[in-house]
Amino acid sequence: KLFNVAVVGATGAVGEQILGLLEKRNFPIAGLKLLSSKRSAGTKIMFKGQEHIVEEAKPESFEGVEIALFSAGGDVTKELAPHAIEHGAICIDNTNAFRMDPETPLVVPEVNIDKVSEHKGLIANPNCSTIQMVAALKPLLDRYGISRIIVSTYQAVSGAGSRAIDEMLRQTREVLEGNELVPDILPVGSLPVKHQIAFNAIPQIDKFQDNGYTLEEMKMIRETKKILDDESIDVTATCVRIPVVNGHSESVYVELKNDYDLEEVKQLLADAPGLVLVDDPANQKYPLATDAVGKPDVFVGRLRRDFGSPRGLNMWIVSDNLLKGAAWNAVQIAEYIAIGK
Ligand code: 11C
Repeated sequence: KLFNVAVVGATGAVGEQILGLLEKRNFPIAGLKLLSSKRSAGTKIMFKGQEHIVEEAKPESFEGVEIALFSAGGDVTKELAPHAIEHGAICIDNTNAFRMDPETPLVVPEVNIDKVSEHKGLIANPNCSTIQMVAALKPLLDRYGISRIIVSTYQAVSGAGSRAIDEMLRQTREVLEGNELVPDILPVGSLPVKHQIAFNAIPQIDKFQDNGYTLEEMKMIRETKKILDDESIDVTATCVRIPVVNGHSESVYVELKNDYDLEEVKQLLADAPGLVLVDDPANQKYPLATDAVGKPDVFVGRLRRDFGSPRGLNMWIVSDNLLKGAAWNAVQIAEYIAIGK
């Protein structure tokens, strides 16, 4: 069977990757609708050698659409996904809009693909930094149980969109050329205070919440518990933006419920679907953002024991935030719906 597919946010950083994957994976498409904001409507995009003109996304755009992939911001999903569902589409949403809604499955295929069947028209794709972490932790959860997670992230600017990439490159040139630098976008476009990202590390991703955590940190905390289906896991997070274009890196400390054997942990991770173990300190091999970019996998390494706690384990987790962190996870879900794998 072939499907009528809509991509909402087709001109954005994630939308572009979704289209690349649908093409590369030969997704069974009968008709393809590329939708965007009014501002980007009219853009021409090539798909499988054919030119498509991006249309402004409107409630009536979803007539006949069977699978709709949303990545145009939470407000767009909130406004348009109900119309898409009304028209009979299954929506796969990359935004934060419905992730914590108890009726909405929050899916990382390697962890909980079975939840897809519980959908009521919409399946949520988790936050990029959450996806790569839970994918790497799932084999450990199944084998040993997890009591606690402490994560610090080193996140690429592409997570904040194409304009943030341009901003970082512009700032880098300005610093190198000794010009005056006026930060414009990061950490949060809609807030008045901006910080330099070039040659810097900004410990703020998204807005601060009343509890002192940023929204990005709270996403990691809440989404992890929901996806791993265990509210008892203690999770704390510090999310940091660094001047890398693509590829999120994470230092993750995990406390397991049972004693573990380090060699067995390595084997479990090496054998797990979607994971690649890169852990050879003697030869200076470990996951790097520059190696992960363009690949669908989650890379894991730097595995070592905590001297203070026999059940504590340190790991370094890297993945392409636009692929497994967004577009590839969404296309995996779409493939599962369309062809059952
Ligand atoms: C970032 N994680 O790196 C964010 C981007 O909720 O899907 C993804 C935001 C989201 O800035």
